[in-house]
Amino acid sequence: MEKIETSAAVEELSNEIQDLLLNLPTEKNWDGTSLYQYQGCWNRSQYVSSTISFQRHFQAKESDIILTSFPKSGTTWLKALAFTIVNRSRYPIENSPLITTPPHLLVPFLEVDLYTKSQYPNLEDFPNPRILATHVPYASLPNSILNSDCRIVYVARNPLDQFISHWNFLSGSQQQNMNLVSVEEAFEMICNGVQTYGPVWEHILGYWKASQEQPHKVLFLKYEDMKEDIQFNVKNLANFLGCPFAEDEEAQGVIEEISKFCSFDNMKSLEVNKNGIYRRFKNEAFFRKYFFFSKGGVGDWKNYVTLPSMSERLEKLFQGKFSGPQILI
Ligand code: PAP
Repeated sequence: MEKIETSAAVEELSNEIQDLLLNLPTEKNWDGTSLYQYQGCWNRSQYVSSTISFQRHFQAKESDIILTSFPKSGTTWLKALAFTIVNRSRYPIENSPLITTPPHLLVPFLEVDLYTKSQYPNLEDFPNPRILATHVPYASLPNSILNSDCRIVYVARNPLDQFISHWNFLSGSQQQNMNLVSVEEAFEMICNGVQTYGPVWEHILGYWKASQEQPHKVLFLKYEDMKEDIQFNVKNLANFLGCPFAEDEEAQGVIEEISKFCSFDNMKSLEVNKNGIYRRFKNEAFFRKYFFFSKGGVGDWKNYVTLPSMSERLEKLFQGKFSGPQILI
């Protein structure tokens, strides 16, 4: 049943958060704003607050699909793919809601969108299965998700490409008012684990371990593998989500059609993704323009992280902390 949020409840939470923040470790973010370390993860105060509401009040359904990622690791792509695969009998591609609505609005983030607006967002009106997203680390997911049979899909990306993607996103033309530290300083901070939702290695490792321990519950995808062979990954995702492609669908080329529809080039070319604003960002910022020498999202960091010592350092850091998937390419 939908709960009504009173102004007393809002004030109570805000007082509790203020007290909590006073006792959390804090650091400055790339733009000089404060980050707080809550349950081992660095984040802005508003997302610490919304994560707490998400943890306390979210009621998972067995049919839910939770898309998870470290920011700038392929979230928008995964949202488009999961939505299109799951709803393919409801919406033929030519009538896809993705033609008129950006992926981030069709598949909202729990702590970034829904629980930021209210402690008790109304999630009952979402069509089943509900497809929802979060950047929260595995260890901080609500018990309701961990203990239910709902499914979790994680997409991981080479952290150097992720770093450069995030850097470009914030320093790009859309964000000229943002006063960022230098790329070297930002890199230094991520090596210390300090970035939104960082440390990145703990984020990836948390979901990786869960996918190894509970392969029917957690699917671990890699952005680079998806770039390499999207049709294999679309098929794999559909199997995991319990809606495998029938033989006649395969024969009719449905997998290829979905792959092309959700591709970077197609999504970027849709008018809806060229215009409009999502939070304070232009929709088009989620589909970055590549430089001519970029391989389209894989290995782009080499064009930015020019000091070999930077990549070597991150590689060493990962080798020391990481016994998970091969993630640095
Ligand atoms: P978010 O976590 O803020 O939602 P997210 O979608 O994970 O962002 O990351 C954006 C990156 O995914 C961008 O990478 P780049 O900066 O290196 O270019 C963006 O270009 C890329 N991206 C978005 N949509 C697609 C897609 N359909 N296929 C491949 N890559 C995509």
